[in-house]
Amino acid sequence: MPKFELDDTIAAIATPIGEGGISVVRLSGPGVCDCLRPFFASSSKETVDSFLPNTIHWGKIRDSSGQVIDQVLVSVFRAPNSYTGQDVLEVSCHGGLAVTKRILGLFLGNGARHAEPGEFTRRAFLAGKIDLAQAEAVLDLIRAKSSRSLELAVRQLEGRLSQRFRKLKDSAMKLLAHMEAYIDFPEEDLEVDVNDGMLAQFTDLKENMRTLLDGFERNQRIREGVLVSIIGKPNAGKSSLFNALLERDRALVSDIPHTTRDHLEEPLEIGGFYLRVRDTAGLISTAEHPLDKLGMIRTLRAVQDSHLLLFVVDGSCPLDDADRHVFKKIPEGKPFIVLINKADLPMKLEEPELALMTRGAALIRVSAQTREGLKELERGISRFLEKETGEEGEQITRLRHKDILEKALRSLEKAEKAFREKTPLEFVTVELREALDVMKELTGEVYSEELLDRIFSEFCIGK
Ligand SMILES: Nc1nc2c(ncn2[C@@H]2O[C@H](COP(=O)(O)OP(=O)(O)OP(=O)(O)O)[C@@H](O)[C@H]2O)c(=O)[nH]1
Ligand SMILES: [Mg+2]
Repeated sequence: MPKFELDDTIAAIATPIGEGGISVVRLSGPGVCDCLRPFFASSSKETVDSFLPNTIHWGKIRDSSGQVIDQVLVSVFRAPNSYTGQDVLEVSCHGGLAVTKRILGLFLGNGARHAEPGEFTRRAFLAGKIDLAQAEAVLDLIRAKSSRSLELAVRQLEGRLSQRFRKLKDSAMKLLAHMEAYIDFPEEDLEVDVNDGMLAQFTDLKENMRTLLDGFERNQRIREGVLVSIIGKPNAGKSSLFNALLERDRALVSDIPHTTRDHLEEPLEIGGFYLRVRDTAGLISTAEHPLDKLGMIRTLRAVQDSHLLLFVVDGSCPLDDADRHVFKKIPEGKPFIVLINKADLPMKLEEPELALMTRGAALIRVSAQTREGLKELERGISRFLEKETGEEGEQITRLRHKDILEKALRSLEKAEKAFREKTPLEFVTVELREALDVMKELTGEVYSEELLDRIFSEFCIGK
């Protein structure tokens, strides 16, 4: 018996487990009324079976001994107009651990099966309410950590990425049909304009696929967060700036050099972007203490891994070899913003000298103590991220989509090569069909149970 049948009724608590104003216990399947009927008395005296679709009913839930468990609202959705495409009842009760568990227990003891993670959404997919890319967007939406990642997820949930996938597939199908129409022609006899037309179709398809693939890394950063590390010599004020950005006293600060030895990382939203901000140990050329040596390794790793560096110099003293050493550790091409810290103190640093060393990179004067310049820094970070992620149109964020597109692109390139080499069209179409078949997995036109298991196991129970 397959684990995920559709003709049984599933139940789960759909809200986080714990205390809250309201919790929702959700039921989906043909037997939802049977599960609720023995326990629910509506204040209107209507019976559960007579509830109209898209209505809400207030009443009491009692256990089988007649004891009241809670006063609840029951929302009624009827197939096919529900999230799962089946009959769905949602019981909104008071948000306590005991209440929700007891209500769920009543349903489980009366014919319902406990839902697996993501099973409601899996049913929505199987019922054709949403495609696979949209189902994935449900998870992205739940997990969105910033308004930008939320925006991406909503667009995907609304089906805009799916539309783009379908367009790609349609173009591949058109090219395949075009070729099949000429399959009985010897390749040499293809008219020049037909030949050129097919080549143009290949180019178009490849370009569209590449555009989608190019956006992957960018979008991955929007979803998973952008790593921004604060680097500089000891005592430059990195930890103080870290605290100022977070607006709380997170890192230890002192005038003793090497206060920070291990790096600290905290999430932060700036300009709608989700950032992971990292405070690092001051970079020095000759670490002697074994703990300093370990700290250096971590700082250098942070430098490598970061998408953006905040290079902090102490404006209250002249630029020195320690600053130069830090600058040398910034890899070629790594984006960075220079922060001249301690702007509240008399400036001893020669700005032109610093500008020369950092080759005209953006310089911002800040003070971790007075917060001067912090708004400008936030604007600088947002501007950088806007540029990094500012591609128009729909883009992919999931590794699954990237793998499929890369596989399809490889088949397409093989098909094009064969076509250019005047291989008989029936061989060219084999590769083309391969690309097409792979593309069908994007929206779930073709899927395996394992693929669904993999996707939906990431979901929470009750979604
Ligand atoms: N006046 C002034 N002092 C600051 C400012 N920022 C940091 N300081 C002081 O500079 C000293 C070093 O600050 P930290 O934030 O610990 O410096 P750090 O770069 O993290 O140092 P390490 O962890 O040792 O690498 C402390 O005494 C801070 O109070 C600032 O904007 N103005
Ligand atoms: Mg520090």
